[in-house]
Amino acid sequence: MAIPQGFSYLSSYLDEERQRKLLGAVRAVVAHSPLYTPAMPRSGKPLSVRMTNCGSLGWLTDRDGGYRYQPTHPDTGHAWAPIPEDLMRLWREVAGYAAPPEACLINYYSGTSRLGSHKDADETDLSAPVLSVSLGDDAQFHVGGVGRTDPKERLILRSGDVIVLGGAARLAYHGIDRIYPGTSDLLAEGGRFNLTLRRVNLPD
Ligand code: MD6
Ligand code: FE
Repeated sequence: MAIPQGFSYLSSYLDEERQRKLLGAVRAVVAHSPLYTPAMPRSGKPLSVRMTNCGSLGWLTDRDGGYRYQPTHPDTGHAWAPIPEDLMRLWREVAGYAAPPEACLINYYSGTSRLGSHKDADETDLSAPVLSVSLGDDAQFHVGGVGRTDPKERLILRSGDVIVLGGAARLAYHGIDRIYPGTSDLLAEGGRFNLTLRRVNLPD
């Protein structure tokens, strides 16, 4: 088993009621900060997922600015909405990290979206875990080691599942190979939201 220590998979962590409540909060965030199509640095190639954020900082990527955190939406210029209380509670329950998260990246996958293998390494505070929540259709997730070509394990993420990338797994490569349309009724429009909570800066 190649996955470094510090990876945890909390299957069905959120019951249906918590998923529905959280989805309502995500809808409100998206109404304030619309989903936009991110693009790869330099090439400008669009990603197949759409993104938005909540929190004091949001992660984004575009052709000219590359990967970064910033306090405002790239299209509207408005500050991101605060992180919903349900997500702050989830962080307190599972992160094992005293300081609160500063950023929550929201990815929306349509039936054909995927997310290439990457590591989340744009944060200054790499001692905090990244916590991920899945809502909606099932997705095939892969996670490997800290080297791009390390062997990978694959698992199906379902609505309500929570993943933690902490410790030695904090810089493990991971991604989404595909989603399975029509496997969840949670989103009326179909597809999948993934929420990732991050601490960006070192606490004072
Ligand atoms: C996804 N997740 O599940 C993509 N990143 O759609 C991630 O990229 C991710 O699941 C950091 C930590 C956990 C994750
Ligand atoms: Fe990631």
